[in-house]
Amino acid sequence: MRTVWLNGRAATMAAGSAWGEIDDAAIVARDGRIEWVGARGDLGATDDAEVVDLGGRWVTPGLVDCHTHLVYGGTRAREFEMRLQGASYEEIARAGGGIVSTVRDTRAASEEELFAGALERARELLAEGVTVLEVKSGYGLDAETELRMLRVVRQLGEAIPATVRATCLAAHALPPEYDGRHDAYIDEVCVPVVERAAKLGLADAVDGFCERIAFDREQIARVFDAARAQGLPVRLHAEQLSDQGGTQMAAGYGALSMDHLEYVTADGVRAMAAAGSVAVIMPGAFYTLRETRLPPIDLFRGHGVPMAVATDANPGSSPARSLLLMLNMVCTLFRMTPAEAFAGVTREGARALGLGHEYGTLEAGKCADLAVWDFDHPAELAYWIKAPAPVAVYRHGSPVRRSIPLGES
Ligand code: DI6
Ligand code: FE
Repeated sequence: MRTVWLNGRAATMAAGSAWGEIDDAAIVARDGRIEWVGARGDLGATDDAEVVDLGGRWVTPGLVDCHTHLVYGGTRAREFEMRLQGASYEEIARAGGGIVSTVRDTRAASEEELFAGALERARELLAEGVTVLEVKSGYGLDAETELRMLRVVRQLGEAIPATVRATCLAAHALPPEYDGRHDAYIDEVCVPVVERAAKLGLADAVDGFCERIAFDREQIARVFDAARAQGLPVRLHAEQLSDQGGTQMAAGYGALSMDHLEYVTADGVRAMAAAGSVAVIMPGAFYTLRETRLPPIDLFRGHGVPMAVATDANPGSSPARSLLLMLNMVCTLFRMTPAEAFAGVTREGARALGLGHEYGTLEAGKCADLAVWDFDHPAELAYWIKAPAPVAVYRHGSPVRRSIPLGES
């Protein structure tokens, strides 16, 4: 099965230039993979192919949201009100609210209920052109509920036209039954959950939250040792609210990514560069928590650390329901360029998941995940305070949504 898209303007997002632009582009896919991309004038014979006329529209890679917590019970709208009255995120967490209140609601929810909520939120991202999505556990904090969350992530992958990656985040917060016993929680719950999730094929990666209100470097390192023993790559919520040196620790494990990073130091950035880790920039939490310390975008640029952009979609610190909105926020809040921001939700997002060879650019050999847009220039993706959704999305070469007819023959 061969398809050729013609008469489009491509932002391939291939490394080397801002947008990887090709005017009057042609894209050829066979059996779901891109076989050829280039200027239409250079296209060889395609007699047997189905032709899609893009009508002069822009075509980009499908989007990647590389960091979400879409599976959870309840909401935290009450906590939002408390924060508006002056309580800080850390104070609420210490008073038994915050993540732990979502843990109560998640433990009380059935697998079906968790799935229904996650499905609704995932569909909103899909409508924006997302074709690759990562989802974490971390609101169960006991073996049974952590594994239930990961099963829900796997079900999501079966139910929606997107590539869904599951990350085990048992080391997200301390559950009340382990009050004051962080080490015991790590050894009795996190390590065994990582081992079981790996054996059951329920996790593609392991994550942790290294922070004053969560776990220290040594504790997370024990979880990462378990991940490594199971052959799973690691990532880390690092230096979000304070500098804990988590970045340097995670670099020692060759972490795929470090995420948040508002408080990372120059040493931390050097460690990331040496480890080849991606910086995942998440303006949703920065904005929600009214943070003032900016992630050091210039340091990432200077050290050649790739920057991904993600929603961090979660009920507490980032109740974000739009990846497109994050593009505007990272530009306006952090002064990333529109092309850097969009590379963050395509090429670098895929890299943060260890999927850079399969997704994230329009290049021969990768999966044919495409989004088609009705704008004059791709900078509009970040310019609008939430850009309009794509008019068509293809996954592995097949249409998953089209809001306008494209001339197909
Ligand atoms: N950092 C975050 O921003 C989220 N998790 C984390 O480790 C917050 C999750 C929540 O507040 O529910
Ligand atoms: Fe997160």
